[in-house]
Amino acid sequence: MAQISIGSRIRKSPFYDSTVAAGVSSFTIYNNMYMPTGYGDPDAEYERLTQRVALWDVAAERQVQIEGPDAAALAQYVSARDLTGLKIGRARYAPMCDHQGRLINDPVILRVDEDRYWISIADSDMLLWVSAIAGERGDDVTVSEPDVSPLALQGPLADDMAREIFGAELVESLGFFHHTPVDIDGIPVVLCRSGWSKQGGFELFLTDGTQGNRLWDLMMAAGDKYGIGPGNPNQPERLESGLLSHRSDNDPDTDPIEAGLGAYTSLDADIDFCGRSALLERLKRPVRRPIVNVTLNGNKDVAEWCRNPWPASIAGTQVGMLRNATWSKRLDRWIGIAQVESPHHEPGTVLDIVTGSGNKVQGTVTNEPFGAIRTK
Ligand code: THG
Repeated sequence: MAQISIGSRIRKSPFYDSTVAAGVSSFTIYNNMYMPTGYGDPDAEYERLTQRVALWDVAAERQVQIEGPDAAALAQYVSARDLTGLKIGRARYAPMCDHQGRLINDPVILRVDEDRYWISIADSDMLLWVSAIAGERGDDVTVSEPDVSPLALQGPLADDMAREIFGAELVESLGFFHHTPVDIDGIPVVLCRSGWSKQGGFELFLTDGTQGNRLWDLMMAAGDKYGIGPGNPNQPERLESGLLSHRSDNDPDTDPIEAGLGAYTSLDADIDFCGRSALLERLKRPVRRPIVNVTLNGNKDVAEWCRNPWPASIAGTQVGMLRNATWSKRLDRWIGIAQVESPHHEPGTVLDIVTGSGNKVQGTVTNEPFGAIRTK
């Protein structure tokens, strides 16, 4: 099997050495940085995340910082979600669109100060995008990538562990998507109740990259009695939980409504944002190519992973692509996510799918969520 080369061109996370010491077995490349995708035992990693607590190096979720008198105006213009009323110490999940209304990123946006925002991005070049938009608009802002690296603590025991480290009072007062600066043994961190799983937990935005391995070690030591171990954004859990993996679940010509982010797209609000008029035009016609959940008819032995999107057809005509698949331990079945042309997104539609290894399987569209429940 081919391997990804480790070299100088791709950036290392501040937690990189720790992940190597912890036995990382695979990386992906995300925002021009190596990001761990496994530690060699997927079943144990899933169990740790859903039963106990896991520590994830997600430093590759880089921050695009907007700072200056026009920060709020620019943050709103690049976000398809209404940011009105976003207070310091709060965050919102917000799709970003291009001028054609296509989804180009789905970050978490944190307001860290009066005139300072962090756009915590998924994998696409938003530093270039936001800088260019700011320049064209003539905004009085500085757009930069600060020394900020998220480390996620996810799992049902994350809350107990955080109480012990940060104090019960602070942790109890920290609502979902609330954040506050804290200090752990002299290491500066912004603690946020967030993360790319529905198992509950936190993200620690480290603001001094020289302290990455020390922070990792401190968390591992504090979590020992909770059964902590290394983890990473977890494909089975996130498919069960219905969290979008932008660019993996959708092709480049997908709008946020098709991507299932309608609830976070503020077309009715009295705000302007990039892509708004294009989206309003698009929505005059029926939805074109929505993303849907699919159950696949195969057992664990045949439940292969999507290295590439798999064609999905009805009566010999291709109607879409099955883009991700996983064996769900929780549901004891093979599940996936597909992007299909309407009206083939209707629940109950049966798709003929050819897998990467040439296996012919059937997938049934379902509008049932696959159902992992947030515990906190
Ligand atoms: N944390 C941080 N940055 C990120 C991610 C993250 N950047 C990239 C990527 N993840 C962006 N994608 C998502 C997708 C979903 C959520 C967060 C980031 C998420 N969704 C919740 C849900 O769907 O239930 C809550 C949405 C809400 O209610 O506002 O959390 O994970 N730092």
